[in-house]
Amino acid sequence: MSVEVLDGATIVNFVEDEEAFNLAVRHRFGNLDTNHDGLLCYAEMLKELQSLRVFETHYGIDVKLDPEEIARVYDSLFVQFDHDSNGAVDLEELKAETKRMMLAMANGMGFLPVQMVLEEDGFLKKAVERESTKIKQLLN
Ligand SMILES: [Ca+2]
Ligand SMILES: [Ca+2]
Repeated sequence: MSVEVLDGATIVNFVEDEEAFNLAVRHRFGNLDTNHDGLLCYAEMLKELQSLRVFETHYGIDVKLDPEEIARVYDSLFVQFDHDSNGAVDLEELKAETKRMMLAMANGMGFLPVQMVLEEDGFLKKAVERESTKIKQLLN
C-alpha cells in the first residue's frame, strides 16, 4: 500500500493507452487465474472484487456488515463482470469491466486531485506510475 495523489485525467489517460492498459489487465488476469485455465471463477475473482474496496467508507468509519450482505454484494459484482453469464470471467470481460469501472471512477473524481491509499500492483497504482514516467520523460 502507498499513498498517491491522482485525478480523473490520470485514470482516463491510462485506460485509453491501449498498450499499457492491456498489459496491466493481462498481468492482473495472470495473477488471479491461479489454476491457469484462462478463466476466472468466483473464488479467483474474489481477490479482485475485494481490491475494489466497495466497503471502505470515505470517512474512515468502519461499518459493520454481516457476512451475508457482503457475499451478496460480491455476487452482484461478479455478475457485473461476467457479461455472458457463463459463470466465469475471461480476459475480455475483465478488461471491459475494469475499463468501465475506472472510467466511472474518473468521472466521479473530476479534475480535482485526490489522495488515495493504493494497493501495490493495482490498476490505479499503475495509472499513477504511468503518469509519473511520462512526466519524467517530458522533463528530460
Ligand atoms: Ca482459473
Ligand atoms: Ca463470462
